[in-house]
Amino acid sequence: MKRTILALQSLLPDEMVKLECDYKVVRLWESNDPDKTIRDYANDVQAVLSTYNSGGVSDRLMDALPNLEIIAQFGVGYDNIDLAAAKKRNIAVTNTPDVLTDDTADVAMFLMLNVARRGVEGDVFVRVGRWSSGPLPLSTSISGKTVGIVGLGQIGQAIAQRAEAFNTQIIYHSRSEKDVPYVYYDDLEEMAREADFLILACAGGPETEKMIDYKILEALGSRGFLINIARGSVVDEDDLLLALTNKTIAGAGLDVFANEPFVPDAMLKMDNVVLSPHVGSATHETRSKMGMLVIDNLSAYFEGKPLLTPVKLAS
Ligand code: 8YV
Repeated sequence: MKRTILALQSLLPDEMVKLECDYKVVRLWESNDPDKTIRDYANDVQAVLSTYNSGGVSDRLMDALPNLEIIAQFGVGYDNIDLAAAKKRNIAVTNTPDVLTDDTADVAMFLMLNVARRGVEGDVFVRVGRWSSGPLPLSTSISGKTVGIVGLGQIGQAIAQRAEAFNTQIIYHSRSEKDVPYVYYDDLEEMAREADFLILACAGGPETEKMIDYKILEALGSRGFLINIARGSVVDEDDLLLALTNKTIAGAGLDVFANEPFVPDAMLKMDNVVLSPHVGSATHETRSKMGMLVIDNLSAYFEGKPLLTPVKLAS
């Protein structure tokens, strides 16, 4: 008999076919009454397939699934999974690092180039016929500037590599100093003061919650740009709105928000902001690789083999 997986969201069609070949997949996102569906399959479910924007895997959900053995997250971040609750129940957790690194770093660069060089603004400017009335206001050079990266994990390092190719100087702040040729700042505020572009590439969760507040934005200064491809929770969004409104910072390029998919109304009207709908990993190629990694982790688990990309549960 096939094992049962509770899927909070779909994989791409090809990977979904593969998954459904090997498992009975309960498609929770299609259910009109998710609580009832969970109750109906409670004793059968051995695995949960979760994603960042599917509501997460709480202590309560784990409680409702007494035979749950593994949570396979479709994403690198797992701040929507209660890891302590998983550990307590001896539930394994996996994620999908590596395969999405390049695409996510590309989005950071896309936002940085766009907000500094008025990319989106220029496109709208041409489309609505304003060009014939005069030129677009001047923009800001990237070359020769200092890029401060918050969180120098794989994505942070991929951003650093790309930013170096644009002739910028790289500095970084992270939990610990790394063996890299970039200057490390233990103090985030001090780094923000040096940076022209502050790029957030750290993990979400309680440790980094609202770490970018008004004080840090003031340190970034009126010529500085904030780029966020990490999590909306890392930024105090009210402070950011204020800093953008009163030009405490020059602008922001944002792929993630505090309350996705909702973006504060005020932000929609700002021309010093470039907005994107959480698309770091959203390419055909990467989403397919992420799906395969989810499937491979599940196979490894149920075949008693080592997990490919386990999430370390705190000791
Ligand atoms: C989401 C992400 O997983 O990898 C992450 O941590 O935030 C994204 O790749 C993706 O949007 C699917 O929910």
